[in-house]
Amino acid sequence: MRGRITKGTGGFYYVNDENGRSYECKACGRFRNENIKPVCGDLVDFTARQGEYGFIENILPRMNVLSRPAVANIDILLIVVSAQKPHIDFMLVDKLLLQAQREGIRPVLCVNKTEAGLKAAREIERQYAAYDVLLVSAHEKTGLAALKELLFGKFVCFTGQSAVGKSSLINVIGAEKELEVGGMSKKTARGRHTTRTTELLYLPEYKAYVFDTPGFSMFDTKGVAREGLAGYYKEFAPYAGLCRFAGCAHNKEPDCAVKRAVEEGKIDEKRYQRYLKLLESFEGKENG
Ligand SMILES: Nc1nc2c(ncn2[C@@H]2O[C@H](COP(=O)(O)OP(=O)(O)OP(=O)(O)O)[C@@H](O)[C@H]2O)c(=O)[nH]1
Ligand SMILES: [Zn+2]
Repeated sequence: MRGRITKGTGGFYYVNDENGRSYECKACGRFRNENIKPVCGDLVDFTARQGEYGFIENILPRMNVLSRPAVANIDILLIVVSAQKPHIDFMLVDKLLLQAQREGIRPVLCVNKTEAGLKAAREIERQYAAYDVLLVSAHEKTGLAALKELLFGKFVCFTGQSAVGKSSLINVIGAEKELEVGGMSKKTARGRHTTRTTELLYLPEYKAYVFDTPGFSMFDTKGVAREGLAGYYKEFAPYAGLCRFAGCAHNKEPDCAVKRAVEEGKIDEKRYQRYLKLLESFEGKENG
C-alpha cells in the first residue's frame, strides 16, 4: 500500500493510507543498515498486517525536506503572521520565504488577526506584493474560503512566530469534522497547552495534511551563494537581467537595474534594505 507518515515515535511510525486510515508500522531493517531514517511527511510503500504492526518497505524520493523538526514533501509553506500582537518580524518572514524557495516549496503568507490592525495588514501586503498573501481572522472566521481552497489535497505546513494564531487557524478550518487517529475518534481541536508533537494532522474534509511549527532549524546561509541570494527575491526578477554586470549583487555596482527600480519605487525600499543586510551577513563567509 501507499501512504504518508504522519508521526514517528519510539521506533514506530504511523502511516495514513489514501483514505486517511492510520496504520502502525516499523521501518524494515534495510533502512537501519543503509542509515536511512523515515521522517514525517514521507510517502512510503508499506504492508499492513492483521492485528499486528506493518512494515515500511520503501520511501519514495523526497520532493523536499526541512529539518528540526524533520518534515518532508511539503506542498505549501504557510507563513503565518499577525496584524496585531505579536508584531510581524519582517526579517524572519524574508528568511522563511528564502528557505521555502530554496527547497522548491511554494510559500504563501497568511496575515491573521485582521479583524483589527488593517493598516499593518496593508503594509504587509504591500511589501510582499510579489507573493501570495491571504488576510484572515481566526476569531471572526473571515478569509477562510481562500485558505480552504489552498489546502485542498495538499500538505500545508503552518509556520511562524509563537502566538500568531497557527493552532487557532487549524482549529477553525478543521474543527467541524472529527479526526480519525489510530482508530480512535479524536477532535482536531487540540488543547492549547498540550505539548507540541511532531505530527501531521489529516483533515478528511479537504483530503489535506497540516503541520504546525514555530519554525525549522535556524536559518543558515549554507547552500545559498552570495550571488544567488537575489534570485530568491521574486520582485527583483524583472530587473535582475538588466544590470550592467552579469552577477551583479545589486549593492554597490554601477548601473544596477534593481537599485534603479528601488529608487523609482517599483521595488519596496524596506525589502531591499533587508536584502542588503542579509547580503552583508554573507560577506567573508564560506557558502556553497
Ligand atoms: N485578535 C485575534 N486573536 C487571535 C486570532 N487568532 C488567534 N488569536 C489569539 O492569539 C493567541 C495565540 O493563538 P495560537 O493559535 O495559540 O497561536 P500559535 O501561533 O499556534 O502559537 P504557538 O502554539 O505558541 O506557536 C490566542 O490567545 C488566540 O486566541 C484572531 O484572529 N484575532
Ligand atoms: Zn544589479
